[in-house]
Amino acid sequence: ESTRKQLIELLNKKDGHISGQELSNQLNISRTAIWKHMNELKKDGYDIEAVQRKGYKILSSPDKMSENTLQWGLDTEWIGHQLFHYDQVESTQEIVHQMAKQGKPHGTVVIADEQVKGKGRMARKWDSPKGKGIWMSILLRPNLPPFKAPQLTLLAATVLAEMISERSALVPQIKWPNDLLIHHKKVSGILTEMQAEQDAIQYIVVGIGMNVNQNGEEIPEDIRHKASSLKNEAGEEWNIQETVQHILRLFERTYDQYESDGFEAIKANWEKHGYRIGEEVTISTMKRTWKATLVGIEPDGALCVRDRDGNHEKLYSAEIHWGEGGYH
Ligand code: BTX
Repeated sequence: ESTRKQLIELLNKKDGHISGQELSNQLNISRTAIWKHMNELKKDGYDIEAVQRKGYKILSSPDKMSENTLQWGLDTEWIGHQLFHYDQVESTQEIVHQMAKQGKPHGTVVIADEQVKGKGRMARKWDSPKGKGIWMSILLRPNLPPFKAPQLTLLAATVLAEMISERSALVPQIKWPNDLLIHHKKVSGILTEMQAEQDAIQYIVVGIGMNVNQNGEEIPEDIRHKASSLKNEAGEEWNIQETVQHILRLFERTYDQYESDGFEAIKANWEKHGYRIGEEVTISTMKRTWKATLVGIEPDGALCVRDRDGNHEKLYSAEIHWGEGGYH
């Protein structure tokens, strides 16, 4: 694995060609081994030129995702050091659950080109067409009491919003608790699943689904009125691998900050992107339905709302009816 990484690094460093002999010297492996690695790289979609007496040169790196290309240049401390890429899976969530049980470390990432049983919250379906988006799950082993787990969902939402703001002129909004909207349409969803004992989290799987390069007509017809993709909204194709790396870097930085400083900065960031904060919506819980204004996020991550009599209330789960014009 690391030989391949070094090989790509060497090939990328040199302006011109680099000879097989030089590669073999630098990496301390045989010419035959170099040749085998080159073939593997070609299979991964690298376009490599081999010129007699001059050597090798990378003409273009693949668009197609692979463990190799995803990890190359990913200068993170702990996230994605174990990274697994698949062409097609049922759901990346299930794979990470299995890996967690096998003891894989904090920061393990599973990503697929396509999911055939992508899932949303409450057993809803998540459309995950081949090569068009980011279908990825991250394993976390936080040292937190279970009641704080929802904070990680909010954290993930702020990471996605920041990434979009940094890469484009789009203005992402976070619809409580964790949908990402652009121009009122959902481009991304987060599914957080927790395995916990009484008072300790064993592990958390944060699933991120992000529509990247679907054209309008590639969004399923029944959700087209409320769903979109980054390309659809920005008007241009996005590089999926770079976008994934950007998310992972930001995720690590934000998570580290959360560990050292707590939820406060996340809360502020969430509210900065919060969808319809300060506006009145209709809320339902098991017990009742009422109109209230969205005030913001509580220090513990709950949603704070204010009813028409001025009473404040903290909500941990509720259904929100966003009303006319908005997403519902
Ligand atoms: P959610 O329950 O908030 O959203 C699911 C709802 O969103 C669906 O019922 C449908 O109306 C709509 N929807 C379905 N597919 C899409 C889509 N591609 N874009 C926009 N809207 C859609 C949100 O659940 C959490 C989704 C997490 C998905 C990730 S992908 C990686 C990981 N693996 C996996 O199986 N799930 C997560």
